[in-house]
Amino acid sequence: MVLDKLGESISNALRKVAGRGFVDKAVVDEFIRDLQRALLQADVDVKLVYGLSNNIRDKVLNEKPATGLTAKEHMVKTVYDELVTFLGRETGTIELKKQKILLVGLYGSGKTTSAAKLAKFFLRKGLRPALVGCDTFRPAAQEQIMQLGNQVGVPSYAKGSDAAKAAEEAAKMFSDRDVVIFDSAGRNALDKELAGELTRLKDAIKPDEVFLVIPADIGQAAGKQSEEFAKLVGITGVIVTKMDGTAKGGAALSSCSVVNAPIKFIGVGEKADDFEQYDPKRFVSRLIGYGDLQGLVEKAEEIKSPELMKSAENMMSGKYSLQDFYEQIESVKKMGPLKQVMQMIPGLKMPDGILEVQEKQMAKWKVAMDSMTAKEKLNPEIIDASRIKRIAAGSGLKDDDVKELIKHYDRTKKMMRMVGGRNLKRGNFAQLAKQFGMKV
Ligand SMILES: Nc1nc2c(ncn2[C@@H]2O[C@H](COP(=O)(O)OP(=O)(O)O)[C@@H](O)[C@H]2O)c(=O)[nH]1
Ligand SMILES: [Mg+2]
Repeated sequence: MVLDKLGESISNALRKVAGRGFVDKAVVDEFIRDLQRALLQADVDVKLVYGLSNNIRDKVLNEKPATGLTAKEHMVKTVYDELVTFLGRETGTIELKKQKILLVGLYGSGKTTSAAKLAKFFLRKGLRPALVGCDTFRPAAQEQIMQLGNQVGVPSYAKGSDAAKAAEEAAKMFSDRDVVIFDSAGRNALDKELAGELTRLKDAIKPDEVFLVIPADIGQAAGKQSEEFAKLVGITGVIVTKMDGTAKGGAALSSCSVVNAPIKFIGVGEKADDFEQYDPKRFVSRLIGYGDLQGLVEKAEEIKSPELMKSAENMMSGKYSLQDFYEQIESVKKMGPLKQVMQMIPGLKMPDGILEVQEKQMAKWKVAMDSMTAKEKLNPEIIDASRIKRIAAGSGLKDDDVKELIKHYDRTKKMMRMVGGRNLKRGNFAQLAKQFGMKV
């Protein structure tokens, strides 16, 4: 996932804490040093890093743990809470109502791509979006937005050389659409020309939302840029793009929390589907190795796959049969790249390269499961040596392939059970601590 390295370093640092007998100043200081190193490597501003470290140190050492929490759990909870505040403060809610959204940002930040992604997002939510290209500055921009509109299947409009006029015409034309998304032109910097253009555009559109689009690889310039745009046109939300292409996204995510606008979405690739609603709680959970079951359920909902919903539900309730496993393999293709999907399944944090093998293996497993009876799939525990032989023969595979499948299923089920009942909000940090190898 995005910011893999940062997540790995923080999990390692927490695991180190888990190995210590008890939490004292030396342990906390060591953890803080590790955390600082990790954040600085992710390009987070030095001042922000010190602010965060001081908060964590202060709370871990001076606050009394909530009832029922051990000192170590208190430390994990504090780190989690502070990171959530740090990387976004609040969840950027998206209202599913009739509205006008204006996208602003510098050249190449990903505005036009994000406009199409946004349109697709609303489309999936059952609303009727439209795209308006107000970039009259770049020659190919109008064509680009029309093409993207075609691709995602929403009407689009881009005409003329006067951005504000085009916006007004489009607003009239799309008055019956639910969500009208206005894409604007960028420049290399927020110069006078762009400032004037955006102000006029905003006056013409009177948008309900103004989203600033910034690329994750912008580094520490993110803070200053967000402030400038916020001052000029007011910002109600931020879209951080290109989270897939950098290990340095920490700067963009943390600096955004400085201006008073939540991050609403992150872009994680060039395609219209590479777009996620941003929830700092979930993001941090994933970052430090806590599976994102919620994300899987949401995505399943969007794709409207009843089988997948059911299997996600089964996963959470601990009922997880080979049938569920089978349906997941089937549905995974509909959901997009396996890698993305797997990252959302708790306990399945996999090293690079392993997923390619996995994909081949899954194809084999599917064949094996096709040779199973419905009863075997629902009650895999009845699959004994003779059944394994029959299934292998029936599917043209080796006994070992079938055994491997059963082993994998057992492992997955165990992991599901471990994380299934957890709920961070309910304050069940014992589970979380266990993930880090702590004795609780
Ligand atoms: N990898 C990646 N590329 C992106 C993402 N968002 C946009 N891009 C690419 O960034 C480049 C500029 O995007 P564009 O939308 O034209 O930027 P604009 O000038 O702000 O409208 C294009 O090549 C996009 O494909 C993202 O989330 N991930
Ligand atoms: Mg553009």
